[in-house]
Amino acid sequence: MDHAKAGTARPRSYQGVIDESLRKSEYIEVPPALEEMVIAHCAAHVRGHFGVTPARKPAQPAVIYRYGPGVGFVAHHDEVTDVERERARTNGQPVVGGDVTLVIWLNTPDSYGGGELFFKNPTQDFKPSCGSLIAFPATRDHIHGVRPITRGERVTLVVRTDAEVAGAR
Ligand SMILES: O=C(O)CCC(=O)C(=O)O
Repeated sequence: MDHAKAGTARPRSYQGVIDESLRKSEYIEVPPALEEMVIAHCAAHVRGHFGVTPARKPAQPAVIYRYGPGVGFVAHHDEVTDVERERARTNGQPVVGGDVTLVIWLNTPDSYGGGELFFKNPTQDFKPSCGSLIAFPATRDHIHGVRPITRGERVTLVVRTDAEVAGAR
C-alpha cells in the first residue's frame, strides 16, 4: 500500500483502448523482484487449480491499480487477439495479456463500497478479504470486470502470467 501511495500513478485504459469510460483506474508498475515473490507465493494455488505453473512476463510488469469513487472496469476478457494488437499498434498503448491472470486484493473490503470483481457465465461477484487471490484463465470466455466504486478506494495487484506446463518443451 505504501508503495502504491508513494508511486506516481498514471492513467491507463485497457488493451489499446484509450477511453476513460471503460476504465479510469490509476496504476503503478511493480518492481520485478516483488513480482517474482508474488508469483512464487501464488504458484502452488495456480498449479492446484489449473495444473500449470505461472511465470513472469518480463516485458509486462505487474501493476497495482487504484480505483476511486465512480471508477470501475467494464466487462472484458484478457485474451490478446488481433483486435487488441491492431489498437495497440495505432495508438501506442501496451498490449497486455498472458495465460493466467492473478488478482490480489491489497485493501480490506470495508474500506470501499461497490468494487466487486464480477464474472459472467456463470455470474459471480467477489469482494474478498485483503490478501486474497483470484486467478483465472486470460481467455475470451472468462468475461469479467469491476463494479464501480461507490465510496473509498479499491487497490488490487494484477499479474498477467505465462503458464508453464510440466514436461512441455
Ligand atoms: O482490478 C481488478 O480487480 C481486475 C482488473 C482486471 O479485470 C484486469 O486487469 O483485467
